[in-house]
Amino acid sequence: ETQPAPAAAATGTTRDVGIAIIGSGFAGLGMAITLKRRGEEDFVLLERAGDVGGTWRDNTYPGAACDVQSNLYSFSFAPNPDWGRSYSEQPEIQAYLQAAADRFDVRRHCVFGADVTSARWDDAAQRWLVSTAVGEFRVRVLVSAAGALADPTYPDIPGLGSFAGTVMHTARWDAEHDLTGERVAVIGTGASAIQVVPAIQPVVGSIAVYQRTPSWVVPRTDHPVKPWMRRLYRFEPGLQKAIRAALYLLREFLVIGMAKQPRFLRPVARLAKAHLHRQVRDPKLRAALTPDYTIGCKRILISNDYFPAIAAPNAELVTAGIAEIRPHSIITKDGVERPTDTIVLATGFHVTDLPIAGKIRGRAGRTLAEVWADGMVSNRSATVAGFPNLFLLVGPNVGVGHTSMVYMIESQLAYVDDALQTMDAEGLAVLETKPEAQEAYRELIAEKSRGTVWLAGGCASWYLDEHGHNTTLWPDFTFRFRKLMKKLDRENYVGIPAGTDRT
Ligand code: N01
Repeated sequence: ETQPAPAAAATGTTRDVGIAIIGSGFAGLGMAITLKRRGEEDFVLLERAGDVGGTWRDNTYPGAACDVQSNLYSFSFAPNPDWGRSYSEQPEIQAYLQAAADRFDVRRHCVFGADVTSARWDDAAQRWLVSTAVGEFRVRVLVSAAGALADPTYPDIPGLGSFAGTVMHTARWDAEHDLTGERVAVIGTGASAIQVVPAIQPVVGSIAVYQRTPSWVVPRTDHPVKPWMRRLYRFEPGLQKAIRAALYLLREFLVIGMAKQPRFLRPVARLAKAHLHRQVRDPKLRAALTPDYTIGCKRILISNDYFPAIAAPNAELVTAGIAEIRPHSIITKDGVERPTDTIVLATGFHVTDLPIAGKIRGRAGRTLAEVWADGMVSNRSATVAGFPNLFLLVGPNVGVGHTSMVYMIESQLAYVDDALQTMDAEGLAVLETKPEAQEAYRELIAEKSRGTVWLAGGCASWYLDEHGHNTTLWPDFTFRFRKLMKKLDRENYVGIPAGTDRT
């Protein structure tokens, strides 16, 4: 029997709900829609912000866009014939997610402002007790879709706290702040930096880009979708599906190079070098922008305007490391001091040390972060021994650098939904993965990662944890992930039927 979910905040009370989903980005929203589509209503979506959207709601920096084509970077069950560009910009993706929430009537399950402060498994009650900023929830199943690109990393640079000007992380952009004519410093040269730099360079007085490691950059083939094409998509949805499939296969082909045979990536490296050569005339600057690690080791970036922005007269690429930040300047290790009005931190996210892991406490009273002290482990990227009735979306080894995360998320949704339906069908109060299944999955990931460019490419990246293990990426073809996630591997789980005496 299902109960209508509490849509309003639950201050001061404990609400009993079947399922709580943490986060309303692509993963959390996708989970909610999956439940709705099969008639499950007994769930809440706990969202710390005031709207759905996750990382696409939060990353509003100028130039924010997706580097996977919109036709592929969308839910298969919610195609959008109205995409305006081949690669969508942040506002369009955020609007797509908002529309999906409306279309599938998810909003009445959302509890906004519900920052999860802790989630504790109560073994006697066989429930998760979830504390949020707006009240407590007692739930049978907890789905964490808190995201891997959710919590910004602030670098540990001496004096950063003493800076008197403005400091903005790309993921916490202040749209009110006017950069016109300012002396701006951008720290970092990853995917966020290469988008924000060309977007702000024309308006700022001067821009200094502090580069620790250069990125490989290939040309971007973005263009507006022609109106006749949009009409055709609406008239013939099959066409959009076919384009989606073609894009998927093309991108999947890339993984042969990355995961299997790095030599296949040589043509991509040549393309990136030619791109740099065409766009930057100054040989010294070109040399400073040339990576010394194998292409693909870090995420390959796509941009037509990053190099020209760096080569502009008001821009400077700073390769000397930062020694110290003072109230009005940045000092590099070569002793140069650059007066600075605003610092833009394009320094990434807590990916291998997910903050949510420190808040979820399992059966033995230990947090996920404690259990993961030597690196994130899971069974099927979704469950962890000692954490019954907990499912992780976009947790360990789900990330992909070459294709759409939405494809991976949908694969996970099938798995988690099958687990939930199995619990219902078998009348299980508790479902918990066996430690040996977790160990086998860890070995599978290690085996598939061996010899890949992510491990052997000679770079440090957020793909690897502090022990050098790949705990974030799925290291194989994504259709293999989908196959593995098609059904719950029931034999790898212990199930406790409802009504079993726990004493
Ligand atoms: O973050 P990053 P991001 N001192 O971690 C540097 C997705 N995304 O926000 O390489 C100096 O990649 C760091 O230097 P190094 C995408 O999945 C997608 O750019 O560690 N520098 C690096 O240059 C992406 O992978 C899109 O040496 C410091 C940068 O900061 C993920 O988000 C757009 C430093 C961080 O790069 C994260 O991308 C945007 C320090 N103390 C994001 N600490 C698209 O789809 C860090 N750095 C297009």
